[in-house]
Amino acid sequence: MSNKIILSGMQPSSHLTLGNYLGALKNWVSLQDDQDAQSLYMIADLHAVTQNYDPKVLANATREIAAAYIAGGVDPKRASIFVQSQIPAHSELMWLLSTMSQMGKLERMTQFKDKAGKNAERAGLGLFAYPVLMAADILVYRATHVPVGEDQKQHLELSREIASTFNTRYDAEFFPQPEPVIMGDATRVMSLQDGTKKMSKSDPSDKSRINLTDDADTIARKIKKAKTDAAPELPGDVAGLEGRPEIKNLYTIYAALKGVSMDTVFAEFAGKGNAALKGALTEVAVEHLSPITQRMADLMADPAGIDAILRDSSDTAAEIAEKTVVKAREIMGFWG
Ligand code: AQP
Repeated sequence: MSNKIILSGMQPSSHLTLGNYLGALKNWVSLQDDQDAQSLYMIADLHAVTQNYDPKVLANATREIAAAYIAGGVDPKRASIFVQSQIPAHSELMWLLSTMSQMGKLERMTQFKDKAGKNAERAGLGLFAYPVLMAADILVYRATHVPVGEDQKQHLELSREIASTFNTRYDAEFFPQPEPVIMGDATRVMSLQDGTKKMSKSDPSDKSRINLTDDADTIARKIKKAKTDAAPELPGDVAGLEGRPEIKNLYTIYAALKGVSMDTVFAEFAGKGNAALKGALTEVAVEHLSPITQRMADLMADPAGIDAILRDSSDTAAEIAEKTVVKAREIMGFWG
């Protein structure tokens, strides 16, 4: 058994965005070189049904996320790629953990507040309980490291608390404390239309994001239309980014895609106009993303091939999850 168990996932709620890629997927790829780690990457379809969705497209959206993982560089031979709903242990552990998850804490989750909006009374129980399922997703593998973007930090904190509650209540050192791994240069990519709002795959405006399925022309058009501000010159230092969230976001994306430091970005654009930044960003985005988009399209052209990869790659995950839930039941005193 490896010393480190790495677990993460994405919801097939729509096409993956540049935010999902820079905040999570790109980091998974660098982590898979760690010989001491067992990597597990799920397609979180049970989470995707917590909000309105189209049952006719869910299965294909699930395949598309698998294609994005592989095209982005996750190697199904080195990491287990699997579909969450295919492993019933997630849902069972969620139920067990829900008995030790406090309503008050769930009510404080910002993602629930954002997604439920003004209609919290009408929100589904699944949306409310989402963080408990996420805790089960992590703890069912007794994962030690969870590479995510910054937006998932609060959920991860709750997973840590639930793990501690279980261990204390049953006097068992069973679940490790999962560590959030928030790494890379773009831990929170913002909307192209509002630099104060997270780039999100379910944002109603497609102009707000770059999708991993966008072709070069679409990327160019979205960057050209990205919101900027009226200042005539681009800043040359951190202080100059103050009050300019859209420019900060474009600088951050540029640095992350090009693999350079923010100082290099400041030196390159100081005193220039927005058009220079947008032109250079388009070039680097197309160069970096086009091979991924192409590879995804190739994989998606063979759905049976993706299904075969998912089936072959999920055995390791299923085995670990089943063992954990059997042990959790035993610790909790169930018959059998
Ligand atoms: N804008 C972002 N910047 C950096 N990281 C991000 N992530 C999401 N958006 C950004 C990271 O991507 C992973 C997958 O997230 P998810 O599919 O579980 O859902 P999410 O966090 O709620 O992301 P979205 O794109 O906003 O999805 P929807 O719109 O469906 O809710 C996570 O590691 C997340 O941190």
